[in-house]
Amino acid sequence: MNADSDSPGPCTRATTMTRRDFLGLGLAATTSGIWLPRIPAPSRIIPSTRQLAWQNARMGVFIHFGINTFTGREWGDGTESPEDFNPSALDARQWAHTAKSAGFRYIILTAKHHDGFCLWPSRVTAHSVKNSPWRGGNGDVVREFVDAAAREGLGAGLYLSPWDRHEPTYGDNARYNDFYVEQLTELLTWYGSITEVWFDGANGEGPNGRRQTYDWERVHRTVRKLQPDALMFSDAGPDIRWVGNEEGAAGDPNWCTVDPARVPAPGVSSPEIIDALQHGDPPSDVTVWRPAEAPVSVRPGWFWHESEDAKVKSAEDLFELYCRCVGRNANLLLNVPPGRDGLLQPADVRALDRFGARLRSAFGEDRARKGLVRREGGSFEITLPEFAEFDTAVMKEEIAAGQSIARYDLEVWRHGAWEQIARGTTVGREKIDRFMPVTTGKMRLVVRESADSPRIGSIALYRTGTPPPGGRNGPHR
Ligand code: FUL
Repeated sequence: MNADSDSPGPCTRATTMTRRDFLGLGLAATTSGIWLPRIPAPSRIIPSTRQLAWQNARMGVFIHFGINTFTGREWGDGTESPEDFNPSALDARQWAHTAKSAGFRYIILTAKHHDGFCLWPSRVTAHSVKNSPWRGGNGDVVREFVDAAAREGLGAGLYLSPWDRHEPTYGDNARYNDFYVEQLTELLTWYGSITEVWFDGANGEGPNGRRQTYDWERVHRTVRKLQPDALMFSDAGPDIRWVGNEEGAAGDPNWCTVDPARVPAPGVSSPEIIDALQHGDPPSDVTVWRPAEAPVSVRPGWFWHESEDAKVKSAEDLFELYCRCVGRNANLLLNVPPGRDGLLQPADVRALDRFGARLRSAFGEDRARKGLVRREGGSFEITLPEFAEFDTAVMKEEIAAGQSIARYDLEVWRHGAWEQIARGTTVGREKIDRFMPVTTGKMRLVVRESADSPRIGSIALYRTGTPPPGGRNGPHR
C-alpha cells in the first residue's frame, strides 16, 4: 500500500480495508500463538514495509572508526594526514560476527566523520584510504564492511557526515552540495544494498570558517532514487528520527508517530524539539510514521581511546539500556568502536557476548505461552496454562496496523481480586515492564486510553531476575 512508493515521505495512511483486515475481523494470531480479537479502524498512520522490518530488527551496532582512532580525538579538525590511518589487522568479519552473535540485526559504519577522511577511495577527494599506507593504498573499509555484513545476514548502513572540516568547498553552498551528493552517490552505487543512511545533525564551520546550508531535499531524493529500500535517519527523519539524546534512553511516552513540523531540519535544537524527538505525538491528521532510534556508545566516547578500555559498559548495563530503549518502543544503536588494530577490543567483545547470553536467558521462556486471551472492551485477560512466577511483561501492539495505546494498567489475579503490578503509557512495537516477582494463573492488560481501537500483537511473561527500575520499592512490593 505504501512502502514501495517513491515518495520521499515515509508515512502511510491506511484508508481502505485490506483483504487481511477483512479476514482478521474476528481474531488475529499473535507471535506467541495467542488469539486476540481485532477491530479494523478506518484510518490509521502505519509504517512502510521497510520501516516495519527495521523496527522488528530492534538492535544495530554502530561502528565509529576512522582517522580519530589513530589521533585519539573525538572530532578531528580535518588537518590530519591520511598517513595516520594504518590499522594493523583490520577484519570487518570480526565486527559483523560479534554483532550477529549478540543478537544485533544491522550494523552502521562511519564512512566519513566530521574530519572528512573517507574510509572508501572516493573519487572526489584525496583525503581517504587511497592515500594511506593501509593495504598499500588499495584498501576499502566500506567494501570489507558491506561484504562482512552480508556474510552474517546483517543489514548494512552508512554514516556520511554532512559536516566536513577538511573539504575546501564546504561553506560554498552549491559546490559543497554537489560534492556531498557525489560522495553519497558513490556510497549508494558501488556497494550493493544499503539498508540505512545516517545523517548526523552536526553542522559546524568548515576549513574556511564558513558554514554550509545543506540541500536536504536533494539528498533525500538521491537516496530514494539510488536505494529505494534504504531508510534515512536524522533528527528530522524522514524515515527514522533521532531519539533526542545520546544515552540510549527512549521517551515515556514514545509514539512512532510525530508531527514533522515540530522538527523542521536536522541539527536544530531546542527543548521543544528534544521533546518531540523523545516522545513523538499521538497519531493525528498531521503526524507521520517516524519511529525513534537511540544511539549510545558502549564506552564513554564514540571512537576508541585506550584510556577507556576499562570503562566498557557491562552486560547488565546493556541489559538495562535494552529495557529503556527497545523496551520503550525505540531501536537501540549500540556503538562499539574498533581499536587501532582495526578490531573490536576484547573487553567490548566480552560485554556483547555476555549481553547476548543475558537476552537469550531472560527472554527464553515465555510463561504465558498458549494462555487463553479474552477481550472485554479495552481489557485483555490471559489465563495461563498453569500457575507461573514472572517479573517481566513484554507487550507488543500490532504496529503494522498503527499504534494506539496511550495509557494502561497491568493487573494480576491474586487472593480473589485484581491487583495492579505495573502501569504505563505507550506500547508500540514493544514495551517491557518489570516488577517484583509474582505468581498467578491469570493476568490482564487494561487499556485506559487509546488513540484508536488497540490491536495487541502479543503479551509474553518472563522471569528475567532483575528488580524493577525503582528497586525493591518499585511496583508490586
Ligand atoms: C554526533 C557526532 O558529533 C558524534 O561524534 C557521533 O558521531 C554521534 C553519533 O553523533 O552528532
